[in-house]
Amino acid sequence: MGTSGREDLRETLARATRIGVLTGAGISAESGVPTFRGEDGLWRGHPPEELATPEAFRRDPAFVWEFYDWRRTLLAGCRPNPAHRALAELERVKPGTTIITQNVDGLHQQAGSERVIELHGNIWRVRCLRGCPETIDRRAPLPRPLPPRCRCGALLRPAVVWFGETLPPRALAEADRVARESEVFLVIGTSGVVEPAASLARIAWSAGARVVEINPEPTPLSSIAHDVFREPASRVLTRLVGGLEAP
Ligand code: BV8
Repeated sequence: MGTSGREDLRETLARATRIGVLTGAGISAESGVPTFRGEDGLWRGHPPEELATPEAFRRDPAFVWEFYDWRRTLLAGCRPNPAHRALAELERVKPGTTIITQNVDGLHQQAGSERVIELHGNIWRVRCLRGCPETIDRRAPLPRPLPPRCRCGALLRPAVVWFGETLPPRALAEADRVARESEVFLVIGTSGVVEPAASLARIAWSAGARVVEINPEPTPLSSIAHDVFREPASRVLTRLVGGLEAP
């Protein structure tokens, strides 16, 4: 039994078949990706309203495009870290594992995770402001000048969810189902302030999941966590996942 008198978490994980994982920018921090609200925070000096809202894009689309292009340049040199790889391994030995990510960097998929729900979209894709169906992969060079335009003539925009925009309904519904059905719900590297993503942890908790927070800092979700690891994600996940066998 763990110090909390509860069954050792590794034993619970070994027995679990349905594992939900909510990740935030902190899981990519060890890949060199800046977080949003930390010391190296992307938002520092640039409040989110100035950058990640439809109003900001309407006001100055070129400025917002420059910001996302700058982030993509940063990301281009970043690779999945041991935390991403441990979650991909967890899915390999526990096929009922689903990652719900707030991140837009695509690093979970690069690490080999397949069951990934992107709540806030993906920075590598752009889409037409007017709603033309196809999304374009941003790694392919887009016509200059910024901001580029769709074939229909409307502006192209990052295919991410900005503040004030609703999340993709199917992704949110799927994430809600995962939260309700999980036996274990890992909350990794998120400050737990952005909604409705943060409340998925509360939903999992109220549905009876064992909630585990992995974050060097406390967050508003710490109070509902049954297990808390105040350490970097890669160290904890390598330890937790290492040695788990496929059922
Ligand atoms: C919506 C994409 C309907 C773009 C992002 C209910 C209550 C209060 C407010 C609201 C609410 N409902 C809606 C809102 C408004 C708003 C909101 O939540 N505001 C907050 C800030 C108060 N939400 C919305 O607008 C959402 N839309 O709900 O639509 C609606 C609309 C209007 C009004 C009502 C309802 C849309 C939210 C999506 C916004 N888009 N990103 C882009 O990336 O540019 S959010 C952005 O924040 C990122 O996606 C990011 O993932 C997300 C959350 O941040 P974190 O991932 O947690 O990152 P952060 O830096 O904050 O924290 C990092 C953590 O990692 C830290 O805790 C740190 O300690 C830890 N860490 C560091 N190193 C490590 C580590 N952990 C582990 N290991 C390490 N090594």
